[in-house]
Amino acid sequence: MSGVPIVARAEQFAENLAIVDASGEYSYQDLLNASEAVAAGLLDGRADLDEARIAFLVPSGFDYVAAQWGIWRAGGIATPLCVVHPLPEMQYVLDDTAAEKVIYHQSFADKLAPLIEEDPERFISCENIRSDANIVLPGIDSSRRAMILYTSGSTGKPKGVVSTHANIASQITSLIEAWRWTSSDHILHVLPLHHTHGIINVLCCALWSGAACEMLEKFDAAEVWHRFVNRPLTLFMAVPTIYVRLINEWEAADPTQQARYSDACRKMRLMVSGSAALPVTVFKKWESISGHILLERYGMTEIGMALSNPYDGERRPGHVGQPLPGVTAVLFDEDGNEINAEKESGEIRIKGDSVFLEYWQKQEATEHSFRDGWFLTGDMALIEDGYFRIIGRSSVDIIKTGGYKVSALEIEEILRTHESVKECAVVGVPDDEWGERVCVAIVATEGANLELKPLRDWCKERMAIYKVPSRLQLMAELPRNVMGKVTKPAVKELFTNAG
Ligand code: MLC
Ligand code: AMP
Repeated sequence: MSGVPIVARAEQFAENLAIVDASGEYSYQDLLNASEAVAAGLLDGRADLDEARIAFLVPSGFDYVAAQWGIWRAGGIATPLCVVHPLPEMQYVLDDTAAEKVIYHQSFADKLAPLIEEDPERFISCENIRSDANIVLPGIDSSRRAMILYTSGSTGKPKGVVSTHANIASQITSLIEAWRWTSSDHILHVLPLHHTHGIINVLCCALWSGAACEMLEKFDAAEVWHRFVNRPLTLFMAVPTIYVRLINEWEAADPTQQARYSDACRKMRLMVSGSAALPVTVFKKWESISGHILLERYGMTEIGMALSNPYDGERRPGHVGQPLPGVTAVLFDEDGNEINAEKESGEIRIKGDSVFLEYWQKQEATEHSFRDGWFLTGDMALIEDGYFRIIGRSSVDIIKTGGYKVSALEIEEILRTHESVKECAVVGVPDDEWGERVCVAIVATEGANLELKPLRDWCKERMAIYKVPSRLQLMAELPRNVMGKVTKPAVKELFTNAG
C-alpha cells in the first residue's frame, strides 16, 4: 500500500509550475502543502476516511486541486459538484452519495445558504477545512474507490460512476503515452471540472506529467484567443462547441488580429477534440485558421478515453481512430456476436483497467452495463480502413449538447411537474453550434398559456442550464405509434422541418 499515485509523483516536480489561475501561480510543492492541510482537516484526528464521500463545490483553480488531492490523501472519495447546477441537482448528488462533508468555495456561500442552514456541520469552506495538525496519512491501495462522477443515462436520474485509483491511473497513463505528455507541457484548461474530460484528460494528465495547467473558471472565446497569443501554451483540448465558438471569434476579428491568432496556434504541439462528434466542416475550418489537424478521440465517463486518432500518422476527419494503449474495443452485433468485418456496424464494447468499478449503489444498473466482462457503451460504430467511425447511439433519449450528456427522460420528468404541462416529449435536434439542441414538444393543460422564456426561467431553477430546452413546440397531441408510445423521431422532425 502506498500513497495516491498522482500525489506521490508530485514530489519529483516540487519546484515546477503546476497551476496558474485567477489568484496566481502555484508549484507542485504548494499543491502538496495545501492538499496535506485539507487532508488533515478532513481527518480531524481519524486515521483514514475509509472511502467516505466528500463533495466539493470549488471553481476551476488551485483550490479545486487542493480539495481533490486532499480528499484522496485522506482516503475519501472525491465527488465534484457542478458549479452551474441549481440547488435541487446538487441536493440529489449529496443525497445519493450521502456525502459526509461538503467543501465549498466562499463564492458559493450564498447559493448554498439554504443547504448550509439545514445541516451546518456538513459544510465547510476551503479556508476552514485546512488544518496545520501533524498527521500520518493513510496508505491508499489502488483498488480503493477514488471518485464519483454523475452521468445521465437513458433511464431515471443520473448515476454515480465510481472509479478506483487504479482506474484513474490507467486512464491517465494511456493518454500520456498516446499524446506524448511531458513536464514541458503547458495546457489551457477551459472545461467544467465535474466531468471526465476536464478532470482526467486535461487536469490529471497535466499534473501526472509535471506539466503546467492554466485554469480558466469559465470558457470565454476572446480570453482563450488572448491566452493562445500571450501564454507559453503547448496543448489545448475542448469539445466541438468550443471550437465553433473560437472559429466565430476568429472570424469576427480584423485581419491583423486573425494573423496573430493563427500564428499563436502554430506554436502549440497538439489540439484535441472530443466528448461529441466533431463535424468535418469544423475540422477543416480549424485547420485552415490554425494550421492544426485536430486530433479527435472518443471516450465516456465510465471508461475514460477509448479510441483516438494517432499522434503521428493520419488524423481522419469524421473518425475517432483506434483503441488507446491498454484499451480493447470491439464491435458486437445485435445477437451479441463479435464483428470482425470492416464496414459492418455494431455496438462498441470495452475492456481494460480504465473501465470503472460500478454505478454507486446501483448493482442492477452495473450488472446491466456489462456482458461477459465487456462494458456496453451504447454507442454504435463501424470500422473503415482501420479507423472507428461513430454512427449513433442505441438510445434516442440520450442527447449530447455542447459536449454534455443529458437524458431526455430526466428533463421530461421535471417538466411534467410544471402546472401547465399535460404531456411532453424532449428530443435532441442536430445543431451547428451545440451538436444537438434540447427541444421540447408540449401538450399544455387546458387554458394554459405556455411560452418559451418563462418556461426556461422555471427550468433554470430546477436543472442545469445545458439541460434547459431552448426550443418549444406546442401541440394538440404528441405523435404516437400503434402501441401508444411517443415516436421521438417524429417529434425530432417537427423541429428539423421548422428550421
Ligand atoms: C448553454 N446555453 C445553451 C446550452 N448551454 N443553449 C443551448 N444548448 C446548450 N447546451 C445557453 C445558455 O442558456 C445561455 O443563454 C448561453 O448559452 C450562455 O450560457 P453559458 O452557461 O454561459 O454557456 P457557455 O459557457 O457558453 O457554454 C458553452 C460551453 C459549455 C461549450 C463552454 O457547454 C461547456 O463547457 N461544455 C463542455 C462540457 C464537457 O466538458 N463535457 C465533457 C463530458 S465528459 P441564455 O439565453 O439563457 O442566457 C465526456 C466524455 C468524453 O463527454 O468523451 O469526453
Ligand atoms: P459522457 O457520458 O458524458 O461521458 O459522454 C460519453 C459519450 O459522449 C459517449 O458515449 C459518446 O456518445 C459521446 N462521445 C464522446 N466522444 C465522442 C466523439 N468523438 N464522437 C462522437 N461521440 C462522442
